[in-house]
Amino acid sequence: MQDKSSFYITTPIYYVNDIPHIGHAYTTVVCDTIARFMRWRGKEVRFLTGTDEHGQKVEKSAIESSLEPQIFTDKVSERFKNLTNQFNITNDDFIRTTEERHKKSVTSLWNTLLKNGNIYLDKYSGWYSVRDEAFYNIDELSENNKGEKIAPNGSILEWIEEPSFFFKLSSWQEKLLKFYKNNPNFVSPKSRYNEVLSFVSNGLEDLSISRTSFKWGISVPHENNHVIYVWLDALTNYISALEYPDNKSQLWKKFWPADIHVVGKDILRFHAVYWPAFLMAAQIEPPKKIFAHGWWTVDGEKMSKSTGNVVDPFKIISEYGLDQFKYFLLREMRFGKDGDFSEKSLVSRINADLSNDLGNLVQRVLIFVYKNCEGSIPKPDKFLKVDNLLLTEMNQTKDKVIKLMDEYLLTDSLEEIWKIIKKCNSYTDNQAPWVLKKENTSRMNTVLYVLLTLIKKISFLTQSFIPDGSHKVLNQLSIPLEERSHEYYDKKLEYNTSIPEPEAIFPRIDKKI
Ligand code: ME8
Repeated sequence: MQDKSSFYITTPIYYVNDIPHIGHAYTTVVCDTIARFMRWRGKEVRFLTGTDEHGQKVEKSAIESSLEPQIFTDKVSERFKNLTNQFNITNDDFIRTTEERHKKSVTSLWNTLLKNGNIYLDKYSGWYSVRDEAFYNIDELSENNKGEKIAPNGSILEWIEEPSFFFKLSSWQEKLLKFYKNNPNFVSPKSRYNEVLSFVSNGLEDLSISRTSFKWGISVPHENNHVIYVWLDALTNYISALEYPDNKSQLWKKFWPADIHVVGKDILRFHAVYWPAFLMAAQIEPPKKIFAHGWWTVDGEKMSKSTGNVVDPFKIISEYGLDQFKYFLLREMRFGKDGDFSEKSLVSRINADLSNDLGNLVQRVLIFVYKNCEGSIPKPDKFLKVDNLLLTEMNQTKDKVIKLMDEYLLTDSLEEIWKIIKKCNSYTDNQAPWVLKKENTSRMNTVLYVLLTLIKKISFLTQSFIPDGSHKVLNQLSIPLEERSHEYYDKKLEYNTSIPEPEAIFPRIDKKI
């Protein structure tokens, strides 16, 4: 990983007309976890999220709601702000594409692309999906059973014909291919990198970047009947939030290029092809990585409003808890692969991993210490080999997790942490402090001290994934708030420190599904 002390991470900006669902919650939670982990490591993090508020799709929704688009977007963007609040997301900024700061940046980027000879005026005729806000080539089309033209993802297409400005994407093909070759980690996972490579190798057509048949967008400078294509507008959010084009801005100097744009696989092409091409054309360095994660289905089905199976993240956290849902999201779907949500698998993850493994370890050790060591951390005697082995393994786990997180492998990191949690449970069973209590209290104290040390170290690692539960455990160990970052990982627990009466962290869910 780069040694650079700053770190910039972004979510996609979500279409404001939608209601936040499990997919939006997932991407935002992934970014939040990475941001928290990088802060924990001591980096200066900038974490951006926001809403995509222009374009034909949003204009249509505003008309359906009988509201002026600006009034409509002011109202509905609150739903996504609410997602960040209710999910305790640690974003540093929330950008809306209807804000002046954003419009200023988009206009400036347009002018630069124009000045550099990358934009020309022509006429567009072809197929367009309002749902995806995307143009499709003739070879990508098929028909549904109603005879409508559809895109590969099933969205319905309409024929449009209008004057349009074009971006000379075709002239960036070779430069993009060279860029991918020189930056083999630009797109993750590898399968997505190969997908991008093959798309670009097959040839690129110039891209229509303005529309004239509706009004809701940022006007093309000096061409008021054209609005800038919503994707050129939206992608620019990543730099408008850093005050582009003010290259003297501290934010810009510190945080661009972004370390990672996390996106769903549905919008990979926009981020891995169009975005670096726009940036290179404006002589701006492309981001370091695009991570395209997989897709959530629900009970094995595609999630859709018409099926009525859209998962409401607010309802889930009020019923099952925030950490519980976050853990499920990060653990159940391997980052980069597809995953399936069902209430049954959510409950079984909570019970098996959080209650049985982690909760049980913390609970039985803390209650035992509280009752048998006068409510304070016991003084250890000499460590035995078995103790040292487990403590060494714990430290190796920490090193592994840091390495995995440098590659954004969140699920693998959780798996590593859970391996050591299971070993701590076996150690507890084998050392049986409840037996030692009768036979050898000094050994009992040592075993408990080792276990408390392990629980502290585990909680240090779980903090970024399940912050609330981890902080509760660290409170129960009386670890001061300001001593929970990476550099205190090895600090020894002070014996005789009193601990509060333990409380349950992750209670079992006894719901039959
Ligand atoms: O595409 N599974 O916004 P959007 C996993 N405004 N992730 C999902 C998902 C699912 N079933 N459904 C949605 C846009 N997502 C543009 C982005 S960025 C410059 C502009 C997540 O509201 C996933 O991150 O349609 C996906 O890429 C994003 O929501 C799409 O959000």
